[in-house]
Amino acid sequence: MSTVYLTTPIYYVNERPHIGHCYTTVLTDVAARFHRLFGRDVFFLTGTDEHADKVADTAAAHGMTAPRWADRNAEHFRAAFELLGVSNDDFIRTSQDRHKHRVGRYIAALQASGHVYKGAYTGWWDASQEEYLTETTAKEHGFKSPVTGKPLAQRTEDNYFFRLSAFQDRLAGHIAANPEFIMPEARRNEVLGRLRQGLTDVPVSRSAGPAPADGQAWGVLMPDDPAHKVYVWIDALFNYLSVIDTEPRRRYWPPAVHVIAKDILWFHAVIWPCMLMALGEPLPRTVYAHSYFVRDGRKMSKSLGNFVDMGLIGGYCRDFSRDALRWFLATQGPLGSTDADFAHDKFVEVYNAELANGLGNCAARVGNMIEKYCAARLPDPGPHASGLDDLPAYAWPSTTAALVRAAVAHADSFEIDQALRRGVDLVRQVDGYINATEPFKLAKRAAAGTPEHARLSAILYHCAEALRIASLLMSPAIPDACAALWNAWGCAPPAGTPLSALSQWGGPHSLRPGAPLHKGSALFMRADPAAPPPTPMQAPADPGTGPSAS
Ligand code: ME8
Repeated sequence: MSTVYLTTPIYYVNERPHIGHCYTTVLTDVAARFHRLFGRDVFFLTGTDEHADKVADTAAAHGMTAPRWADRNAEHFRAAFELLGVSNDDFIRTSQDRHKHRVGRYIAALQASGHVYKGAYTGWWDASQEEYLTETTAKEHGFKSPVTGKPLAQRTEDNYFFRLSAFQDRLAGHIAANPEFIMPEARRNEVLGRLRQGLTDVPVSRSAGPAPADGQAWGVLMPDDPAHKVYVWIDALFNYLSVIDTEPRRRYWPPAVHVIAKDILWFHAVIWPCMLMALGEPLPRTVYAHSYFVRDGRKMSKSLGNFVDMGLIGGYCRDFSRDALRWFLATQGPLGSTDADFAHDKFVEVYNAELANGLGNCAARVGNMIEKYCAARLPDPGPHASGLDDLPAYAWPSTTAALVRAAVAHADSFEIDQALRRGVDLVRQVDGYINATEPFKLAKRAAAGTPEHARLSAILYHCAEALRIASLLMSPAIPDACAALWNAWGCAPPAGTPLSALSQWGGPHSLRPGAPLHKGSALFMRADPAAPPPTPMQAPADPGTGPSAS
């Protein structure tokens, strides 16, 4: 069975999760669910990046130790992803021993092979991003952080360096030979442009500073040199390998897709693959860097105070369902190279068009008619199982097979929104078919045994079977609603059965004529576009601060 390893960035625990973190994680979750549906052996990883100085600083500002602060916020990330139904197979925290031990080993191996060496470094330090910028980049941005606009500081440090410069040609060759290595194309061109300026060696350590009062360094110390610790970015990148570097999991390497946003492209598309080359590891197939969610047309930032936070996200989940939020993120998010807006009007428009009036309404119409005209049993299509002879435009076996093939191809190219839209296309076809055939009119003159009755039975069978296949294609984004539909229609796919078998028209997993089929409750209630946006849920309490905490 083919393996698919998918990752999200690991998120800084200095702050709580927001819509950006939820977007990347839900998007990757939808991809993971697609691959599972295709019958592949998937490993899906997310987690938290904990050893940043800004984590220690924020903890101190709150009068807390870094580990306690990290525990608290890592729990908020875990809870957020649980709320959104994220199906990750593991959750890595870089403060865990299993990770720290292996980071030490990777660095020691790079030292032994001469790829890491000791030297002095002078550069422009961007404290807000925890990264050094070159003289050229610093100058270009007026010696201010290109991300946050905060002033840069010139710093000189004794450091360990990674011989990044030695990999320039190999990396350029790899990018040229593998167009899918950096996606989307705009991001690939960006990396190629910067690569042409030449690669210089990069520091992989920082001064460890004085030992904290508890004697526990916050970070991973350099092997045999406790005055230095591994630079948080290097420590963090290794998470993708450390989690998999155990016997039963090794089969997942290399990653299929590292999903990230454009802010952290250089680390993932340049520094990380070169470190992997130095370690002799095969490279990830794709680094996919999506764009940003903005809010009502403006960048989300702390200073503007306009982050879509977990309170509001919880409000959407409560008022519309978590499937509805997942659908919006996965189909309207900043996939590709343009930013996307999180706007309430748009949310309601998409929700009504594709979920409430789309799959939800169509399933209710079909379920209703089968209850009413066929005594809640799926009718037998008789000789018309594949379609009606006088309506060749609706050739269901080939129509559904083509949409399934297209969805698989899109998901394989990480066009997650397009993959989901093939399900919407199929729902629209069913709506069109109902309008063209008017089964509700036919029912009035369809006494048992008449040709009208045979026609009505065939039409309703086609509608139900096509909707079953549409729901399979939409299920990676809306698993709860699809499970409810399958439950009402008695067609829950057996675990582990691949889509190729499940989606076969008239195949072993098709709806069985004569089987009970219930309308079930509405999958998505229509939303009033004039109603105000959800009120935020109360922010979740910090773990360990509730009334039962001692
Ligand atoms: O960079 N729109 O962590 P981080 C879409 N720890 N996605 C967004 C977003 C937005 N407005 N804002 C954030 C770090 N993201 C490092 C990563 S990986 C080895 C180490 C998402 O907490 C997006 O995925 O700052 C982005 O790359 C990530 O959060 C940055 O999260």
